[in-house]
Amino acid sequence: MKRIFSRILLGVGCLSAYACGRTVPAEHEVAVVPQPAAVECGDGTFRLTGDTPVRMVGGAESDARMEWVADALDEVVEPLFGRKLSVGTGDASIPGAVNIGRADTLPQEAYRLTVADDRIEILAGGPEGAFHAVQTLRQLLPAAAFGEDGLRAVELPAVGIDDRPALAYRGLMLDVARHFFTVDEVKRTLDLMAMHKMNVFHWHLTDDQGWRIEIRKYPELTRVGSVRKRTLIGKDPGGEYDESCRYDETPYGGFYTQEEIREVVDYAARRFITVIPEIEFPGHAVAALASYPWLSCTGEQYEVRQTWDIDDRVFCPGREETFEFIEGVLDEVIGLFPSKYIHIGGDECPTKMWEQCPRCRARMRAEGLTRPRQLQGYATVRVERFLQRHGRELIGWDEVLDGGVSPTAIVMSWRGTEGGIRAARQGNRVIMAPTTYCYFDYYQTKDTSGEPLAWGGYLPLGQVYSFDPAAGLSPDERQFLLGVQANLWTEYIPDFDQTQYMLLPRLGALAEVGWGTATDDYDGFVHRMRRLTGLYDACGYRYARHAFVD
Ligand code: TNX
Repeated sequence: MKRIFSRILLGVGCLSAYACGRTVPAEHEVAVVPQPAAVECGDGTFRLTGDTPVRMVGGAESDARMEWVADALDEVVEPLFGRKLSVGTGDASIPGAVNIGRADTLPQEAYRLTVADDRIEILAGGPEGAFHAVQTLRQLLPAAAFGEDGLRAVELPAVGIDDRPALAYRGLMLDVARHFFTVDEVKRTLDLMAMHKMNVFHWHLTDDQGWRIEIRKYPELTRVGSVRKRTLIGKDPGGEYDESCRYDETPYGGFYTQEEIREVVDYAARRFITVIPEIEFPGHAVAALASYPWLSCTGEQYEVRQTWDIDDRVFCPGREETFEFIEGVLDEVIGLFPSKYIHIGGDECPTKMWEQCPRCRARMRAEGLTRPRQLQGYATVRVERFLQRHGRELIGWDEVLDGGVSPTAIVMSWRGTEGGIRAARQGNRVIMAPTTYCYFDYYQTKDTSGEPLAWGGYLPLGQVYSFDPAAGLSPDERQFLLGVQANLWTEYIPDFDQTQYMLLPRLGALAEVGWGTATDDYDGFVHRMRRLTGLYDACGYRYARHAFVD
């Protein structure tokens, strides 16, 4: 699909990823990531100064969210000139200004950015498109200006850019359960996403090793469930925990208050990023069970898990209390997150406990279920109905397919793309996030000796770039493909420095996949990406410098 998309749009204007095939000074090169759908180079430059006015024109001024676009422009300009641009409104664009307007014929996220020698024009379908245009503008700044302050003026190359994403959902998942990241660090992750024109932040808030969201109805979730007594040091041996395992003997915890959650959701909204919360159900539940033992099949008192890997101890779908609990949790979650999608996990849920549980067996008989796995289907469908009654839709990891899933659920395909393909064939909507292209917790290099400990696997930059999420889907099935997502599981990512290192520059490649402009010109991509690292450096982001050569 992406190949077709880029062919249509790249037909307009110049094709080169570099400087439109012309000889221009390096600082005026048009090198943008993700590569815009169409780039047409003009003559001359626009001189941007601290006195350049910003004009909201042609209806843009009546959209309150356009203010966030002006804020974004300030974030770019203020560090350069030491002051904000003055924003005005008017009917028509004026020379010398950055004019921002709406074009009703364009989709919300699409934009046309024109830099001419006498003005800059941004025409967008909606404020999200105008926001993307500002991100593009930022990358048109001469590299020498990145990180400079006290400048009098910068020259931007004349160019016409037409851009729109191929895929509506361009996500990043951050696991804050295995390791916790502060509100500030989450905000910086959102900044990174905005820079790469990614628009969905999937927040993995609960897991065996920690419950990270305040739920007022169930205070033990954070009092007990947010702290583990200690953490395994080094690589998890996968179930074999004996005397050779070493622990740090230090309690580890953290959670977000509801106020903090609202703050993050608002920060994301201003960057046109939707936040999708994930509450794991029915597996990856040990932190919840440690908080409320009556949620498990045996009612035993557990501790929050101190190792990684998969745990047999899961929610008991035989008990009614389990559903009361999850609905109570989701009630508050729905109140905090305006997203129409809510992720309920569903991955890696062993049925071992259920097989021995009289309540689960009774539930199976009552519901006419023949396989324990179908209990997961039963539980998922019940939760989905609850979400639907509240006007929300369910996303689950592809295991939800195994227990039987309703046609309205959205499937996130991680064990390869097969689950996603199967789901699309049966009419479920799909987000592709397969380990083979999207697992940013994997190593970026073949030789791992100089690398920080990682999950394993090998996912170099070029592999991410080569991802075609529509492969294997017929043109009819492609309508069910919502988009793509990078997943950052954090068992082996203890701090935010390493988070950035694992994300960058691979996020650039996935952004290009999501915008549908990843082509066979990998060298061109690397060239553009290298320029973007100038901006990373200016922002103080950590990234894998050697990712380009491996
Ligand atoms: C599988 S992907 C998991 C996570 C782990 C990850 C490590 C998925 C839905 N579940 O619980 O952290 O592998 O790569």
